[in-house]
Amino acid sequence: MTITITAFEKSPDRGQGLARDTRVRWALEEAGQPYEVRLVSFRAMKEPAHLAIHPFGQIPTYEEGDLALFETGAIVLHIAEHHAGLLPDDANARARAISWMFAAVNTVEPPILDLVTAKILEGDKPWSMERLPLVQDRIRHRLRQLASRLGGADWLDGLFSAGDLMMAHVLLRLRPSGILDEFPGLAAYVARGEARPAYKRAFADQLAVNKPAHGGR
Ligand SMILES: N[C@@H](CCC(=O)N[C@@H](CS)C(=O)NCC(=O)O)C(=O)O
Repeated sequence: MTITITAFEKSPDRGQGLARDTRVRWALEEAGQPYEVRLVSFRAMKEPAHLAIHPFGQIPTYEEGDLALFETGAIVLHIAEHHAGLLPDDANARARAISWMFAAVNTVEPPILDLVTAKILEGDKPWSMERLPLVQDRIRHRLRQLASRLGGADWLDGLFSAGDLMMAHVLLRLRPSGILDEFPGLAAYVARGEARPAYKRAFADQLAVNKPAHGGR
């Protein structure tokens, strides 16, 4: 059955891999599953056809036969549950890997998103400069905890899993802020994720869509 995902027709990051379709592409590459991509404009994302698949008018989505999914955590979990390579066989190890997936989107990503909100959406507010250090420190607090748990290990719990895939991609979105580099252990963790052949293929594919036209934009 053909798998079709959606992605930005033109990603605001111009192909740095920060848009969340990269997570789904990465999971599909790890699982060795071919897929098609339907590119959508910001306008099309808010129209009924897309809202029928994604109630919040966002990307990415995932369609396979009768199944339509949204939310990257759910999509990556679906892929990981149906194909080898992203979740351990042992039931307890599997449950722990899924905990890391939730931790990525529910505990680590929210303060990182706050930074985007503080800088971009609220950047012109008079209190914005005062708020920014608070938001940045909340991220640092989480990263300190995460770095302490990771310690000197390559991955969060044994072998690479969907938990690492989600966490590495969540952290990667922090790179432009410079905060990731304050945590060399986590920066190296993200780099290990990016060095995986599956990530490289996913990255190259999203870049091919978003590469600035010849001569730059
Ligand atoms: N929690 C959602 C977030 C999805 C999301 O925020 N997608 C962004 C792109 S990375 C988007 O579509 N932004 C455009 C918008 O919200 O209008 C997930 O993990 O799938």
